[in-house]
Amino acid sequence: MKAELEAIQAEALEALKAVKTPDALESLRITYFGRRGKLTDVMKGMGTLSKAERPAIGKLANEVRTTLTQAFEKATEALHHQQQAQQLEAESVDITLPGRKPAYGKAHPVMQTLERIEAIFSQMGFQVATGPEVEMEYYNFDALNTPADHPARDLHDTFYLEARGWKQHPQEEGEDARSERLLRTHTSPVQIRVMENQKPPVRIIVPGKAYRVDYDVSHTPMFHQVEGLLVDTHATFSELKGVLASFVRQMFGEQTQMRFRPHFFPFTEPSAEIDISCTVCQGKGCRSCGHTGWIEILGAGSVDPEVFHAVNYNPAEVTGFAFGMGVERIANLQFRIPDIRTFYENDLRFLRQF
Ligand code: 2NM
Repeated sequence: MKAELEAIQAEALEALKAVKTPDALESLRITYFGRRGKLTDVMKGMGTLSKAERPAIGKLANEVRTTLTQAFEKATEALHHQQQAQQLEAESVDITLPGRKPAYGKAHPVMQTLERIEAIFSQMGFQVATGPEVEMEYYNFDALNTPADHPARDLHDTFYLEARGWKQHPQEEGEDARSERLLRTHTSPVQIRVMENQKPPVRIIVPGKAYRVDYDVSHTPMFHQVEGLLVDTHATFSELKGVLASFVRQMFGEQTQMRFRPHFFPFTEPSAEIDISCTVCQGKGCRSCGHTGWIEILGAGSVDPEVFHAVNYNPAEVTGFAFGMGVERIANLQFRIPDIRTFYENDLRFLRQF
């Protein structure tokens, strides 16, 4: 039995050296310490020994068990450390590798154009003003001298919101108070709000979204405008010309020609539409300009005295001029998109080109 115990110890220690996985270690433990294990069997056989043999063999058996238990503990520990090292190795990061470039976003092409327009007028001393996109009929039409039967007010042209017991405009108590809510059809109501709240001089540009019931290759129901307003004691139409000429040269190039055509707006008198020489053919005539050599980009005029009355400015004391342009239209001159609705499809293959 002594020889047997020594053989078990030697064999077990040898087998432990070859163990490489926790599963193999566990199965080896069962081979020796399990209920039917080799060491367990020997221990069970102790009962058959004589009284004389028992103390020596018993002592040896205990020593073997202690030695093997410690050896198994050491092996468990070693395996654990080895596994940790492997895991660290697998999770290690090469900190000398160059990092991944973050995917930077950028401004939408329409916003890029809007920001350029804004920068040019800011440099000329115009302050940026903004206001609500949901407006009252009063600010969008009445205060801007737009008659009650003007076609722009039609349901087919303006998005009206459903009335839900709105408060009426403070200046209008009567039955037909113009307090109906709508999506502003231009940014001009902001000019009215600024004039209501501020004495002249006023020198502002108003960039923002506007809404009209309109949908084709050159119109989207939501679009962007930049409008401008200057009010002072002696603001003249020729100053308007100077401001717009400066804008046109900075926006489209020094060589760009400009022409004023008489027009009508309810809120300005006189009014004009402003064309620039075609940026595609330099005025020679091409498909972009409908073979006229000119492209319409702006509306403008001297502020109508009726508008000043609405905001309690005295038309005998102040004069003003105003202008407005569609940002998508100008962006399109720059980028030449066949269908401006593409601007709002949010197709990244399109947007990444700008
Ligand atoms: C345009 C064209 C002409 C305009 C007028 C005013 C205001 F508030 F002063 F009456 N704001 N904007 C105006 C004038 C806008 O856009 C095509």
